[in-house]
Amino acid sequence: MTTAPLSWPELESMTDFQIDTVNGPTNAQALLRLFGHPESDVRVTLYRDHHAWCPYCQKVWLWLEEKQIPYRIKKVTMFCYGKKESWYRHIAPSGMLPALELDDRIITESDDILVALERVFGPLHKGMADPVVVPLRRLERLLFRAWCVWLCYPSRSTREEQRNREQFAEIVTKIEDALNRTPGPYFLDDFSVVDVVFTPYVERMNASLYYYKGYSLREENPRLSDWFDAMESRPTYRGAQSDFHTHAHDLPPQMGGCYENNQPQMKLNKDRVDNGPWEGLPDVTYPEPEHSRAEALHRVIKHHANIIRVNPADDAVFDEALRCALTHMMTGEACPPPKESDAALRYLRDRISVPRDMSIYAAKRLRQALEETAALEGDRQGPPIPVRHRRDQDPANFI
Ligand SMILES: N[C@@H](CCC(=O)N[C@@H](CS)C(=O)NCC(=O)O)C(=O)O
Repeated sequence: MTTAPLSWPELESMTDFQIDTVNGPTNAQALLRLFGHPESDVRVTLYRDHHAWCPYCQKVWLWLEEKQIPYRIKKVTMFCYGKKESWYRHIAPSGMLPALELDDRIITESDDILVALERVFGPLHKGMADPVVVPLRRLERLLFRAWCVWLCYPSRSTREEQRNREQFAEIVTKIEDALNRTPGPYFLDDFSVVDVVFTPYVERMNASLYYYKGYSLREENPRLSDWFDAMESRPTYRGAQSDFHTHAHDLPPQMGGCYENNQPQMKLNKDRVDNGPWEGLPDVTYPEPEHSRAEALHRVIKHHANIIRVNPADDAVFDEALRCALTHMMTGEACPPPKESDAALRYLRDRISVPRDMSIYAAKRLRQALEETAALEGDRQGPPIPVRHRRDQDPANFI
């Protein structure tokens, strides 16, 4: 059975998805977070990147969300995807993110930001300088360095590749031991700043090693697997969580390159992350919320004019193709798109960014619908995702 594409008003009637960005659950779209407080309570402004790609911003973001500190958000462009806003140079002359304004004082460096926040609002279970926290923070940096050595430099031989993998695995064993020493799933006896410090890069390691090395951090390490599951039980993390596709393609320009090892498992993983099916990838394990399709539909409808404008295809052709994919996502019926619109549908499939655009399950649903609709027309791919920069994602094009 095939069907004709629904109109935009018909599609609009199929979603009642809404969130309260200010007082509701953690979300990447908010510019103000109050947690039920009056706006006059706000003492903090977080300057973070537009796309939620910056790991150091994610650390501060999670901390503020966990502590439910009322704050404003100002979004700034990263060098890799566009031009830095000139006003931000007055806040942070280096242009580096994150920065935080706390009672008229500007603080940069994510660790210094957390220390300053702790002084005013109290620690997140334990302080950054606590003797139980400091060695774990050091371990996080060791893991980070071993990951960079493995991922971000080309191996000159199979032996070197193997050695880099083993050195990374050695530090992972130390992480497993640390997690084993506590009764629960977290790094300390309760959720703490240590979990927040580990989150951004462990999430990026899970994605990038799966894609570039065929290594599944989350599946191969039982305590880390429990830790991920526990993190995903928290609405704060669910709102800030990214997916494999986003990180596989946001990391290369940020890290100065990510190198594939070309092993059979790596090739399978890469194909799966790029072409689907996205359901069942080990980037998320909590059950899919009922509203994921309605969320994806709501987000596309909200931004459809820009989405159509930036797509390389003709506007009228892509308008129809996009409605075909959304019709398919919502009804399950195949909806054949216009001739030769397959590459345009895959262009969008490749540029959904989590959590910037929508949550992880909504993105999986949308990617799947775009791919299945494109496949009805052909196997043409969109222009490749750049690896040295991501100016295809310049936020200036979306305003
Ligand atoms: N040590 C700093 C590192 C911050 C950092 O490296 N920020 C990167 C983004 S992840 C940045 O702002 N780079 C400039 C840019 O991309 O525009 C911190 O912990 O805050």
